[in-house]
Order: sequence, then structure tokens, then C-alpha cells
Amino acid sequence: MSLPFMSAAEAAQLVRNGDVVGMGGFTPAGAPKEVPTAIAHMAQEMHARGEEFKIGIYTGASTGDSCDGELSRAQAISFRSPYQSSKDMRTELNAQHIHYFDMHLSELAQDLRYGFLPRPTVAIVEACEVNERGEIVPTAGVGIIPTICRMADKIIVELNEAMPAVMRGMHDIYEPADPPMRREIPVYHVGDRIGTDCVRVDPKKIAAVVKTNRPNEVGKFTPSDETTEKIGANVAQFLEDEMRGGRIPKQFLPIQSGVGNIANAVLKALGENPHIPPFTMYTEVIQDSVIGLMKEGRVTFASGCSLTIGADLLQDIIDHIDFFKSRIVLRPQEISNNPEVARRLGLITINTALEADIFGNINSTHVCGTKMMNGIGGSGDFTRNAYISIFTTPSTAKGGAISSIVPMVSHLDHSEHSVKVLITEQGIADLRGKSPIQRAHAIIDNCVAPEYKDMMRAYLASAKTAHTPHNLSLALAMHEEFLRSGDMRNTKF
Ligand code: 0RQ
Repeated sequence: MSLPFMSAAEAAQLVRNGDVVGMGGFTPAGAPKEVPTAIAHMAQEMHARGEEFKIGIYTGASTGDSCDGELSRAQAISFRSPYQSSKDMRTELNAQHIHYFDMHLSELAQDLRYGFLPRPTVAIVEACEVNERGEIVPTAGVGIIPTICRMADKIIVELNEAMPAVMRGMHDIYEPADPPMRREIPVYHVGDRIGTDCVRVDPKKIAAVVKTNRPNEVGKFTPSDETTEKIGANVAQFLEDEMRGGRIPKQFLPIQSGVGNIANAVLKALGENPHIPPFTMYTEVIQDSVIGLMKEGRVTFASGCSLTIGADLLQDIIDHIDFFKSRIVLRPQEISNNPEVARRLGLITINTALEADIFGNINSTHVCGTKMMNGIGGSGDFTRNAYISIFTTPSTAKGGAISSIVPMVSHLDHSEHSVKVLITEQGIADLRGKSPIQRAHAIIDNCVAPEYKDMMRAYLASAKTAHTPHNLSLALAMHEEFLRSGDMRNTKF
């Protein structure tokens, strides 16, 4: 049997109105590019002829503009899950044109298998190698590839020649059995390999192979600034103190860190801290800073779901593939984010909040409680199962017009029960073992921006004494003020 090579436009024709499509990749490393764009163009042509075309989409996490962006602009998506970070998709889903359901990333593959969600009938995946035996080797991101390939009737492979086949051996593909047959996931150390180096599918299901040559659509990070550097330094200081106090073992514990500028600054600060020994990472996104730290010997191993790095760094990895293959493993998100493994390995988790409240509840997703930003991503998978869960945020946003710390979060993603430490550029609030009122004082004293401290204290003073003191008619007054005047500093308690 020879592989069915064809163009992206021909492969797009295999996708029909109403299909449910699973996309490979993760944030947006390894996400398919040319076939989704071709589907978007096909949809636009069909819409122009007055024909209907919309598909449901599952992904690993965010994809690039050639997938989420193109398909959103073409009005070609009926539903979408999980995490996204596309400006155009955000507009569409906040307008309710796309039904978006936000899920913990570790749960998507199993919920598909359990039959909780519509079955993916088509899988579109990027590979650096595919052969007649049905072996598909993913590229820089794995996501939900094993599950969608097994469940779909048709598999469309983008064979990306920009991602050489030497990447084979970097992946560890493993799908757990479903209850009641599930056993423990045998990852006992960050670097344990438990699966295969490729996804194995029935070769008859490979309906198209499209040759591409496209770099990852990974955005550039804005350089760190004084605020992110201060947050990074505070996280490093906190962890150093924990180690000195014997609450983190002296050989240290694996780090999970979110994605973005703050995460980069945190990793840089950890890397530069002479009191923190070389460390490992068990995380979802392996981003630029990790590769630098690996070359310096500060990060000794990284397990993740994707290499979300720029094209130049990816080339560096490919040029030194043996060095990196012995230090990096890419897993499906069901394993990279697995709660059982996170708890067993004792992860120190560091994620970014959109807003926090004075009691330690976290909103990671909704601006002013209503507008979806990106999604919960893996932050819940890790936070709830961490050894120590840390949330970071700049104390203010939009030039000070927003306090990231408010009396009551306008949407809840991570509750006070899961959040152990809150860190801003102002300082550190250690919430462990504190009652709600003690947490409120710790957060106001240490984390809130100076211009908002009195406001927060006035709010507390307006609340009736109770276990968790709130003044329900004023709890969201700062958000209301922002919506009214564009500046929370005008709030009166
Ligand atoms: O807006 O872009 O218009 O300037 O939110 O904020 O400070 O640049 O921070 O890029 O790290 O994003 C929580 C969204 C933070 C992200 C969130 C505005 C602010 C700015 C972005 P502009 P920053 P980041 C790993 C783990 C959930 C998933 C997760 C996220 C923009 O980290 O999506 O953790 N997390 N996954 O001005 C209104 C506030 C605001 C605010 C900031 N309180 N109200 N706007 N902004 N605070 C990744 C995965 O799981 C895949």
C-alpha cells in the first residue's frame, strides 16, 4: 500500500459539513497548518454559494493563525474545545458564534474515549515521518494525537519537511486504559519513558498525506521588564527560602511553569539563583528559556507536551539532536498534565492569574467575569495536584487602571483550597495554614499595588464579620467601576 499523497486543497475535500475534527499539536507547536487553511477557504467558497459548512474542532491547546484564525474568520467552526489564544477566535466565541467549552487539558482525551463528547471522525495531524505501516511520528507538539488518530475514521497527515525525521525518539506515546481497567501511569521519574516513539494507526485510515514545509507559528515573547523580573526574583526567593526551611528537599523538585513572559522571567530567575540546584521540569509547554537553561546545565531534563520555541531554537535542537533527545521527552497531554503523576512527582507549579481575590481564589480566564481570554489550559491539572501551587500576576494591568487583586474574583477557575502561594512584583503571600481573614491581610499587605491597598482595606471594613467577610453588594464594585469609567481607582467603598 502506498501513501495517499495529495494537495492541501484535495485533502480539505475529505472534510464534510458537520464533521468533528481533531487537530494534533499543542500551543501551537506541531499543529496542522495548510489543511485547516484549505478547509477555511473551502468553507468560504461554500458559504458564497449559499451552502452550509461548519465543523466541530478539538485541539491539544492553542493552534496557529493558519488553523484557529483562518477557520474563525471563515465562520467555519460550530464548536471548539479546549484552550485557544487566537484574537479572531476570541471575538467569535465571545459573540457566541462558536460554542466554546473550556476543559482541563488532561481530561480531553479521556472524555472523548468515554463518549462524553461528539466523536472525532477526522484527525488532522502534523508529522515529521509517516509510513505505510501506519507509523506517525509527531513534530514539536503531541496534544491529543494518539486518541484522535485511534477514534477517527480518516486521518489526514501534514508531513512537514521543516521538521526532520531525526525528531523520532523524542516522543513517548502512551494512552492509558479506561476504568475499570486503568492501572497506575508508570512515570516515577520525570524522564521515564513508558510508551512508543510514534503513534501506530491502521494504515488504511490514512486518507491523505500533504507535504508541507512550514515553521511553527510560535509568537515572539515581549522582552522581560522590571515587573516580570521582580516577579521572577520573588518566586526564586520564595523557593530558596522553602529549601532552606527544609520544606522542599535539598535535591529540589520538578518545576511546572505556565507559558508567557512571566514564566520566562521566573525560569530565568530560578536558573540564576546559586542556591537552587540544577532542576528538572515536568510541564506542558517547554518554552525558549528552558532550552537556554538546559545548555547551561541548570535544567537537567524536561518532560512536556510541546516544544513551543522559535524556528532558530528548533534548528539548534535539531543540530544537537543527541544532546536534546537525552534531555527532553514529549508526551500526550493526558500524561504531561496527568494529576496522578503531578501528585506523585511533587511538582512545584507556577501559573499566571488574570485576577486573584483577597482570599486566594483565582480567575485565569474571564475578563470582568464575562469575556473569555484564552482558557484554563493546564493550570487546573497542575494547581490542584501540586506539591506547592504558586500563582503569579502583576499587581495591576492596563497601566494601573485594573487591580489584578480584587475583593471577589469575577469568575472562579482555581479555588482558595488549591492555591498555596500568591506572588506579584510587590511581594509574596504565603496562604498555607491561614484562615480567610488572615489570607486577606497577607495578600493586601504583600501583593496588592500601593494605590489599591487602602481601597481593599476599606472593602474589608465594609464587610460584616464572618468566616469569609464579604459585602455582597460591593464585592464586584471595582469591576463595575472599570466598566463604567475605565479605571478601578475611581471605586468608592
Ligand atoms: O492584555 O494583551 O491587551 O495587553 O491580559 O496579560 O500580563 O501579558 O500576561 O500573557 O501571561 O496572560 C492569565 C491570560 C495571562 C494567561 C493569562 C490583560 C493584560 C494583557 C495578558 P493586552 P499579561 P500573560 C500554561 C498554563 C490560563 C491558562 C494557563 C492564561 C493580557 O497566563 O491564559 O495558565 N492563563 N495555562 O493587560 C483584564 C485583568 C487583567 C487583564 C491582565 N485583571 N483584567 N485584563 N489583563 N490582567 C499554558 C497552557 O495551558 C496551554
